Amino acid sequence: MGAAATGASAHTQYGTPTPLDRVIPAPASVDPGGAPYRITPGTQIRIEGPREARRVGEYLAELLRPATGYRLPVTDRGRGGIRLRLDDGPHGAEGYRLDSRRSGVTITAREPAGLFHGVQTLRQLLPPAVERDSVQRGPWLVAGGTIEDTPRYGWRGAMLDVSRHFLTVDEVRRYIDQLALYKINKLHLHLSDDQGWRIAVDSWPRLAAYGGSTEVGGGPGGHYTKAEYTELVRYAASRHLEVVPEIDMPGHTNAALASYAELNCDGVAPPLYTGTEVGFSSLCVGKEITYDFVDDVVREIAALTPGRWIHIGGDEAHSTSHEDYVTFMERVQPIVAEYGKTVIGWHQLTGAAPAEGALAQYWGLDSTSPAEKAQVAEAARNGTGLILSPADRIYLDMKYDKDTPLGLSWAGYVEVRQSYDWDPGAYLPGVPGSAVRGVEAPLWTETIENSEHIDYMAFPRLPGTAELGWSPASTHDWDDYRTRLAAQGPRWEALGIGYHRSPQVPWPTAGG
Ligand code: TNX
Repeated sequence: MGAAATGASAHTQYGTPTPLDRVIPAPASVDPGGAPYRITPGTQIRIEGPREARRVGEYLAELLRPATGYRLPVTDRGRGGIRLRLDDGPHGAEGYRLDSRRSGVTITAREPAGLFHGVQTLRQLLPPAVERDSVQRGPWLVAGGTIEDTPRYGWRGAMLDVSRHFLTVDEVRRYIDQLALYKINKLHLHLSDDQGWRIAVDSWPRLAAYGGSTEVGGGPGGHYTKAEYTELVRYAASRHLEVVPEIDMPGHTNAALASYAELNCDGVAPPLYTGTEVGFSSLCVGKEITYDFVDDVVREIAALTPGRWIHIGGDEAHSTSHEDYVTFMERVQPIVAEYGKTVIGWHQLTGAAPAEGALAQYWGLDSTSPAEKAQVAEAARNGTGLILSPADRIYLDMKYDKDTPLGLSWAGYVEVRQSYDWDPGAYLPGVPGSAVRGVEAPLWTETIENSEHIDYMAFPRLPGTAELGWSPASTHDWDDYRTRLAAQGPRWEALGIGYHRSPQVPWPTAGG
């Protein structure tokens, strides 16, 4: 009861600025004090830095203009106001410092990404009404003091399965904007699976044209043209997210096998598939054309990918023998390297020989066998980096509880505390801390069809993954977290995000 009252009042009391430590992810260090800064009709956004810094300033102005109704010009002249500054200080590739006092707010970073993350902090320090798209009553106060902030992990990901149900460019852009608010920096797109191939490949045009023509439940599916995909990559980059494309192989390939008979060992194309079983399809490991196919696909995807990574799947290859799986991975990983990219695979890749520099994405459960965990740990000790996506913790497609209208439950129910309350650094026994590169929250879409569904499954769990990835372990505290999370509810309402009102979180009462 007491917690509910605190959670609500911090944000909603008229004229009381949000305390500096009330944001998600929790900042690394906070030193509150001094008079607040007030954004007024005369506020300017001042840029000290190159064009990328100016872009962050324009982004901030676009965020603030609708609700404040102020002009908020972006300029490189004058003093005071909101200042975005690049310098060669100690903030690393993504960190920043935010300094707030009566005369102005200054965000300082070494890289534009740090300025961008600092802007997300500033945004959360303003009242939730700032997210609305029509003019709202202020005052627009930012509490006084200093935040020094830098992420725990460089990999803070979210995965979207656009294969089981196709999601439009607009739907993906909406998710990107939501991810940016919590400093997520990787968008992993699961672009192919049994139910659909979602990216145009010029050298194998039937993959998208035919293999992308349906989805779970038999709907029309869809795919991204290269121009659309490039727009997604660009949009993500404008929010400082890197797109990590996944082509899942050798299993999860029915859409490809249905599109080209010659990819099948028996030369017969299976029908398109619109169900939700897994593990029944496999590329033909013994046929040379399989590697021509992989080479063409990887080459074309690599050409669309400014980032370093290509995800080759490798999970649930239940219709591929172990020997074939190892052979396949031995042939395919060098192809990724040949096109200048580095391999990521689901953690089953550790059952083969992960390439130099490869990352394995762990999606097991607490109850996964000790032998399987030990195999992953051994690979980690031998230099394979890990991304942690434990299914019974951060799979966003798991139901919250038995009444959740969407989602699956094979990994159990995953309520908010379950998804937040664990430590990635100490999660898998025998894994050196340095092998853990970060966390990623996957959203599989067997039951998810649109943005409304995404909103409901991602909120309020996604911010927990973001905090595990960003905040130092020393800030980890469920009671404090759930109070901060509660204060995000009105912000989601202002953004039109329909979230799950978890009974574990002391949400402010309406209008409170
Ligand atoms: C397991 S996680 C899968 C996916 C399913 C998901 C549903 C993983 C690497 N494979 O094929 O969509 O469970 O939760």
